[in-house]
Amino acid sequence: MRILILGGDGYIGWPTAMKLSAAGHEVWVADNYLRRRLMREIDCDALVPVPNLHERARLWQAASGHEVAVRIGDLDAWDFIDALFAEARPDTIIHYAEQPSAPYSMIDRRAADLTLRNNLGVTFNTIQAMNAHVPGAHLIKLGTMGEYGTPNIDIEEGWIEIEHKGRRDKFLFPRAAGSLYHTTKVLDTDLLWFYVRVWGLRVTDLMQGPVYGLATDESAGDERLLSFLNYDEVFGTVLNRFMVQAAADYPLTVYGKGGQTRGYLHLKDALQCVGLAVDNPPAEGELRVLNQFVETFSVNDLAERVRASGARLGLDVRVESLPNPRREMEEHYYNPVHTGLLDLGLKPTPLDDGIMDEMMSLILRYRDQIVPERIFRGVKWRK
Ligand code: USQ
Repeated sequence: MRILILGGDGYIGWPTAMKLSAAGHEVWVADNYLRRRLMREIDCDALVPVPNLHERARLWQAASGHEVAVRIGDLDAWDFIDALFAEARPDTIIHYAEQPSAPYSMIDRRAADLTLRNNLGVTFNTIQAMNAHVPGAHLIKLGTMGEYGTPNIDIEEGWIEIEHKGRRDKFLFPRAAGSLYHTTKVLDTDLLWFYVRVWGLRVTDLMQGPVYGLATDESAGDERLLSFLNYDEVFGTVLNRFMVQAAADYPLTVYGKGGQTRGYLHLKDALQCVGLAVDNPPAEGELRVLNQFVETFSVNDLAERVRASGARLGLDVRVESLPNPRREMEEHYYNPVHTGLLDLGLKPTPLDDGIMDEMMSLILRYRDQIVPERIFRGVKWRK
């Protein structure tokens, strides 16, 4: 299959490119280095150095014999994406090309504006380019579990049947996002659903929870193939951050009561899920929604696991409760359905001691690179 990965330089984008090319697919990646540019602007960096995308493709070809085609450009610019789709003519498109950080989207008006325009603009252009060049292709779009928020009822897998005044119909599950970034994902879903209805596109929308981890099967043997390990407040997800904080002897930054519960998954499982979506496309005219996570944890659960892993590796990990810079429920009900990917064959990787200690050991080897000033900046949701 010919697969075009939009946002192929990102935390999940590059590992996906290696995984799918190792599986025998012809893989193309496109990116404009937005994440790298924003990281430079706000003074943060990945813990392990990451070569540029052309260099990564050369390293991967030397290691595996598989070629990944690289195109650098802005997918929000119609001329670039139009030419890209005309050239690549993909069977499957994986769309990761968004500003991925909730805190970034809440920094100020400019950051919010960039997030809104980039995320919606790229999704809109992707739909248009797909319809113009490959209307029968399968679009896999990365959404987020954060689209649903934390309602006081079970979260269904995308859709809910509602009975109202004696009549029934099926609707998208109600959404209540917790940041502007998460709201752009809600708007993406609405755009996709509209064009699925009117143009009969074939779309999978993956509602993914926070991802942790760094090493994948394909990066084994060459650490230059590892993805971004961000530990700063803006681009780092919580478990990756806590592990780096533990390694730096920096108290774990639990926001508020720490009862905030989300559905988490290892980077390896994120790749497995996307691979399953590639291999099992929905019908034309279907918007399939899959809830993509493996286990739910509260922030306090994660802090305790990091403390325990640190203790096994000789670290004395301290945990601190900070006033929550975000606006979110700190104690709440959380029970999302997540059977769709298991039914497609997902073999979950549980967050056990082995996974924790392996990741902590990798981070400890790079502990000299940690810049503690980059860990916390306190981006507030409400000014
Ligand atoms: N948290 C802390 N301390 C920290 C960092 C985070 O207590 O130092 C808390 C947050 O307040 C939140 C939870 O941990 O309640 C998760 O935060 P996060 O930064 O790991 O995740 P989030 O901002 O929600 O965003 C991440 C990814 C985003 C993805 C989302 C999935 O950056 O791209 O969409 O996870 S989800 O959370 O399911 O919406």
